[in-house]
Amino acid sequence: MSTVVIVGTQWGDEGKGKIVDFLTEKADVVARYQGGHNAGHTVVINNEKYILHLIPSGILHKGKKCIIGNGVVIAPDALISEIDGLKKRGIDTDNNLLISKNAHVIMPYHIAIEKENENKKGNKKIGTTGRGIGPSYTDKVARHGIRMLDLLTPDVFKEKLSSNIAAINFLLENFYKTAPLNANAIYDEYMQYAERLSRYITDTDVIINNKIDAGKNVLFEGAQGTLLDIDHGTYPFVTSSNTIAGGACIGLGVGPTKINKVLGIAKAYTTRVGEGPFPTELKDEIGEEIRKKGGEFGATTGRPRRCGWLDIVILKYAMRINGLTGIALTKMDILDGMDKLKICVGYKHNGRLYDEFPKETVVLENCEPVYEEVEGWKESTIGIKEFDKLPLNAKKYIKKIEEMLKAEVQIISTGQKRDEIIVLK
Ligand code: 2SA
Ligand code: GDP
Ligand code: MG
Repeated sequence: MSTVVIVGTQWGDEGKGKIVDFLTEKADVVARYQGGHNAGHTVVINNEKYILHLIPSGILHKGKKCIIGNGVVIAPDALISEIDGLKKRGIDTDNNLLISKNAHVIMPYHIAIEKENENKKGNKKIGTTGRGIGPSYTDKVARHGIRMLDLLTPDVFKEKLSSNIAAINFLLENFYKTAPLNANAIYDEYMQYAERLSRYITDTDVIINNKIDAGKNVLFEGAQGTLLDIDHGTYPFVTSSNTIAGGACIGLGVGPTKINKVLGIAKAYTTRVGEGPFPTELKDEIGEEIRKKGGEFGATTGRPRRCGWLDIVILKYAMRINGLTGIALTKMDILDGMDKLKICVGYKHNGRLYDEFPKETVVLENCEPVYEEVEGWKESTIGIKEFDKLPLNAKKYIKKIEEMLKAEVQIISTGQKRDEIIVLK
């Protein structure tokens, strides 16, 4: 297996958690490289459901090192409740979790600012998860962010916090016309978090590189998806980090020469949660049926996800931007029983045909998808473990995707549970 980046090829929620959990059996280390507790990665083992937000999905296997890299933004309270929640269910984090010293901290003012920004934008809002992700990355880039290591030196933390709070309170009071925040209360709160988390904070770049050099198997767990990438996604309707495979290098301090494979996770249809363009969105009863059958509700916020047909234009883009070496196709079973399926192969806009993903929001918002219609299948695919046992039209659907993308589908997921999977390579 060596080193493999697991990356979402659409707008997130492709089933990365399930695939990471499945592949963890053969891994030694699982590492998150970006995002924060906006992520919701679901793993179902037998009938037990776990939703991971900040901790890598590998934690559910005993004895695997789980790293939260420098590229992640960490809300300490959310992390502590995730640790406690796992402990209650008998999962050990104490010996396996490692947090980068350089990871940035989400502060209460990030959440306050995000709320005000979204409110001010009105119908132009991004539709964020409200977790303070954007403002935390903003502070990082503006070079006044607070990092995990700052929590370990109270004087440094106090100084940074005071200076940040002074600026933030000026904004809150004069621009947003809301109540200021209390620096002392935040200091006390965060010092308690520091006490709980200090044992995990370390030089994760050294650890992960040593593991790679020792020939260990490492999984890099992406959060969100390619089209939510800050540089390559449907800007401004994106998250604030580099979700694509390249983000794994930056978000963990691993050189590109050390990455062996990039597995793109693609849902058999498309979903998106939050605002922004979505060419193949189905605003009809088919979209509703997919949402219901697929349980398409935010794993973090519970928001209904928008649903639509599979979009090859997007997947081709994801192939290129991530340098995918293979595809894991998930949620095939959700399409069971549908008469016809549509696959988007291009977009039409103002008399022009786009077969490459357009950068312009106006094109994405107003284009008409060009579809190829294929026959569906009536039989159930739930829990099928061998490719040959799939219904004929399901096999044809997968083959078509492979032909269109010139890519190999290496894994097919046929249900929520860990063992509902077909492994082809
Ligand atoms: P943010 O909060 O700043 O990252 O929001 C910016 C955009 O990124 C989207 N986003 C997501 N999209 C899909 N899944 C995500 N995780 C949760 C899940 C989402 C949930 O697993 O279902 O529970 O609502 C995720 N996180 C961020 C977000 O919707 C905005 O469009
Ligand atoms: P992630 O963010 O990419 O990890 O995906 P989420 O956990 O947010 O959403 C994917 C949802 O689909 C979760 O509820 C998974 O349990 C579920 N899921 C994953 N693969 C399959 C599959 O093949 N079939 C079905 N029915 N559900 C799946
Ligand atoms: Mg998710």
